[in-house]
Amino acid sequence: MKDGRIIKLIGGLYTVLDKAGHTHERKARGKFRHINESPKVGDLVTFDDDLIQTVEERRNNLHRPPIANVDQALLINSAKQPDFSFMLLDRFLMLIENEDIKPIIVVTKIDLMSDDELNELKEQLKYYEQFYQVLYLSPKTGEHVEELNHLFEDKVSVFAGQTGAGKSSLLNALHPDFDLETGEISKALGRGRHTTRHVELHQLLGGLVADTPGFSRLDFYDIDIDNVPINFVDFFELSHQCKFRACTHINEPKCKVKEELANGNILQSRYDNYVMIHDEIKTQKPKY
Ligand SMILES: Nc1nc2c(ncn2[C@@H]2O[C@H](COP(=O)(O)OP(=O)(O)OP(=O)(O)O)[C@@H](O)[C@H]2O)c(=O)[nH]1
Ligand SMILES: [Mg+2]
Ligand SMILES: [Zn+2]
Repeated sequence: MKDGRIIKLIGGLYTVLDKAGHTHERKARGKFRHINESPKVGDLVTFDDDLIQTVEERRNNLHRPPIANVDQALLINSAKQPDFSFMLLDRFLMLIENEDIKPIIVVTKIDLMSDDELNELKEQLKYYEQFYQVLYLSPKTGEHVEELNHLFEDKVSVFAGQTGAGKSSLLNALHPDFDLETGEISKALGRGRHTTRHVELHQLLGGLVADTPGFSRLDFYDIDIDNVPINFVDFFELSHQCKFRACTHINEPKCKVKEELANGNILQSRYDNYVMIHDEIKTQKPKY
């Protein structure tokens, strides 16, 4: 029996990468299907000459994109085309924090912004730098792309972000041999369709990186309403200074978050997005 990590799944056939760096194509035992727990990309498995036999317990488990055991997510946001959106950023951060994955914020396509526009965006994003790493680059011109080089070693990373943000372009810029398909932005936006359609882990700079079709549906069905204030890590840090222990920072008196908002220490859009997301999760119908 050998062990390794699943890096690809196409048509029921898995590709497993072993420690020596060799790949093996295997199918999975039938029993996985019966208990509705098919192995997925990112899984640590044991396998013999025929089949994948066992799957190690997952540290985390994303459904869209389907991938397990992720260490960090690079949130790819374009400066323009599509326009930068704080709402989208806050939704992604929420989803990723909920899975206990470390987010890194990456702003791409900076070549499309004037210096003034970029400086204004950086000014606003400074708020996030208190809690997250924020990087600015352009896969097209190549500027600052090398700042990512040291981030991948010994880690499983995913590239996440809306369609057309430049995820595949950035991976190609980091490693031209990948030659991943990239989309025409006008088409991508018009049809709301993703150019990248399957999940695969690629070996990159000492680690494994997944290009993904984005988190195409940013819905919150898996999220428990009580986790929302926790997944906003900036608010969570302040919450022990709120009067009520389970403060949601919306209607409660003596709320430290609202106090800091009034003092100008919290980005207004961040708070507004929080309230909107909290509301959405509170009122959504359970899926079963
Ligand atoms: N001007 C400019 N265009 C870029 C840059 N990076 C990517 N693009 C363009 O943006 C479009 C979309 O890029 P993709 O890499 O396909 O985007 P993606 O995030 O992989 O999209 P999906 O696979 O659909 O989720 C392509 O036409 C790229 O050429 C950049 O830094 N500057
Ligand atoms: Mg892509
Ligand atoms: Zn509060």
